[in-house]
Parts: sequence; structure tokens; C-alpha cells
Amino acid sequence: MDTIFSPDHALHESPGELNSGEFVPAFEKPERAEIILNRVHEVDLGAVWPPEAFPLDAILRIHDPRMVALLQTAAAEWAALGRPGAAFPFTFATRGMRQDRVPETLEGRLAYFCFDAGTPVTSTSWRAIRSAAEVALSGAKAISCGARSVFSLCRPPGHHAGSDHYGGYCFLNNAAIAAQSLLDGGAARVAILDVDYHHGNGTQQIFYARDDVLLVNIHATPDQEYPYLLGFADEPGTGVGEGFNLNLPLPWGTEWPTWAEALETGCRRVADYGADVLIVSLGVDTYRNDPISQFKLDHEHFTRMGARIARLGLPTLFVMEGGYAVAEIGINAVNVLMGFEGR
Ligand code: SP5
Ligand code: ZN
Repeated sequence: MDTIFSPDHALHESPGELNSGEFVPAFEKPERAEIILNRVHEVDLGAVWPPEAFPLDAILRIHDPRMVALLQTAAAEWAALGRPGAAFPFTFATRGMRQDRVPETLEGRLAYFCFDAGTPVTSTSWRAIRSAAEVALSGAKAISCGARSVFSLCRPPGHHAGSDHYGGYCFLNNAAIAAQSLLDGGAARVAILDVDYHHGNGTQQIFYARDDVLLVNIHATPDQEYPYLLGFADEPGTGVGEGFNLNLPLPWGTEWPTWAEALETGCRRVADYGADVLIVSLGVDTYRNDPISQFKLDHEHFTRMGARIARLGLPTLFVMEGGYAVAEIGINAVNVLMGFEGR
């Protein structure tokens, strides 16, 4: 399996995040991608390619242009105000506030578009953010051209980013942008299987009213875990999209047998859908030693996950999402890919 990777990912380095009331070093950091890339080389997974350039239009197929503009200029506007560090919101667009009017001030736009205190924009973030979208788009193009599987080693991740909101270390929804490009390139039905520990709220919001993208999410229940406000079992999709969103929330402490049952349920739904192509939102924060997560998967379970996904027999694009046990992230992520290849 070939890998798409851009060194530009390292241009996004978060100065830190709010966690349990303290400003702490960021969990989502550049070493993550470097360690995965090292593992790709170590096991000789396949060739590694840089992404191609794509017009901004491919991103604007999914995201509000006003949010995309904010991501491009937030850091410069922040610095022009004489502020140190990176652009963080300090207030949020909750119920009771106007949603119909995008503020003009930088603070107002950050409040309007950003939903958490873990997703700062630095002066070089945009180049990394765009490169991650291009890594996903390049992977989608390779699949369109006949590849059986591709690994888009995206960083920063994407699945928490919705059409007009960003957070959860995610700015643009790389998997959604890839899915749309596959549809635009002639696919009729795309399935997305999100195996990250956290619910992919952004991907769900983007496709919730659509039947041309099936989304299956396996994740920690929002009754206990971030993002808290979406990802419950009673969210089937709406309008023509009803029946095309499947949430499989699981409790803290979930071990492989229970997780594997959810994977079986999810894979059966993907098979029934009759997808032309599968995108896997590949988070490995389900690992037992993940510093912010509460599932109990071990190295070998990632291999088995990949093997089950391969049995769907679909052209498959793996898009990297979360995973914060940095020393072991390469083993866990690449085990999925090796399992897929029957290794
Ligand atoms: C892509 C992805 O995996 N994003 C995850 C974003 C999670 N951010 C908030 C995590 C809050 C975790 N609180 C854990 C407390 C442990 N001390
Ligand atoms: Zn996650």
C-alpha cells in the first residue's frame, strides 16, 4: 500500500490546550506523523509520495468559505492585535446566541466558528491544514485511478471539523473532502467507517442529510466522552439521509471483544449499502495506553481490525485521524494497514 505524506504537517504545532482546567502541552503534536512515517518505512509498507496541489475549490465543496478564510488569516489578525501565542477563542456560539450573523471582529469570528479550547491557529498552521487536505485528495485521486488501497497520512486530523465549525484538533475535514472528490470523480456511493476513539461529529454533520455517503462511527459514548454533544445511538440521519448514519457508542473501558462486535455490525452495514469505495477515518486512540482515552485495544487488535476491513473487498482509503500514545502510534496505525494487506 502506498502512503501520501507531506512534511508541511510540521508547520502546525499547537502551543498547548486547555485540559481539566489547566493549560497543558498539546497531545496532537508533529512527532505523531513522523513516528507513523518511520514505521511505514520500517515495515516497508510501500512507496511514499508527496501530495499533489489541488485548487481551494475542492475544500470549498465541503467547508464554509468564511471559515476557510478565518483559518487562513486568524494568526496574522491575532498578531496584529498585539496578542502573544496562537489564535484561541474564549467565547462560543451556544444556544441563545445569534447564529445568522457572522461577526466582523476576530474574537467574534473565532467564537462563531471554533467550538473548543484545544484547536489554536498559529502563523504557519494554514499551510499544514491545507497540506493535510491535499494528502487526502491525493489519496482519493489514486483510488479513483484504480489503487486498491492508499494511506493518506494526514496531520492535523479532520473528523471533528464540520462544514462551518472546527475543533478537536481538527480544522478541515480531510475524510469528507476526500469523499466529496470521489463522488465528483464518478463514484455513486461512498462509505466512511470512523474507528477513532472520539465520535466524528464533523463528518456526521456534513453528511447527515445525504444518502450518497454512509457514515458508520464506532466511538466512546458522548454520555462520558468528548465531544459530549453528538454521537448518540439515536442519530440515524435526516430527510433522504435517514438510515445513512450509524452510531455505535461504547462505554469507557471497552475491550477488544466488544469493540470487535461493533466493527462487525458496522462492516455489515457498509456491505449492505453497496458502496463503490470505503474511507476509513483511522484513529488509534482506542489503544489501551492512550493518554486521553479509555478503551483497551492492544497492538494485535489493530491488525485484526485491518483484516476485517479488508474482507469488505472495497477500494479503501485510510485517512489518519487521532492517536496520542506517541511512542506506539506507528505500530498501532501501521498494524491496521498490515492487517488489511494480510500481513
Ligand atoms: C482527532 C481527535 O482525536 N481529537 C480528539 C480531541 C479531544 N480533545 C479533548 C480531549 C479531552 C480529554 N479529557 C481527558 C482528561 C484526561 N486527563
Ligand atoms: Zn480521537
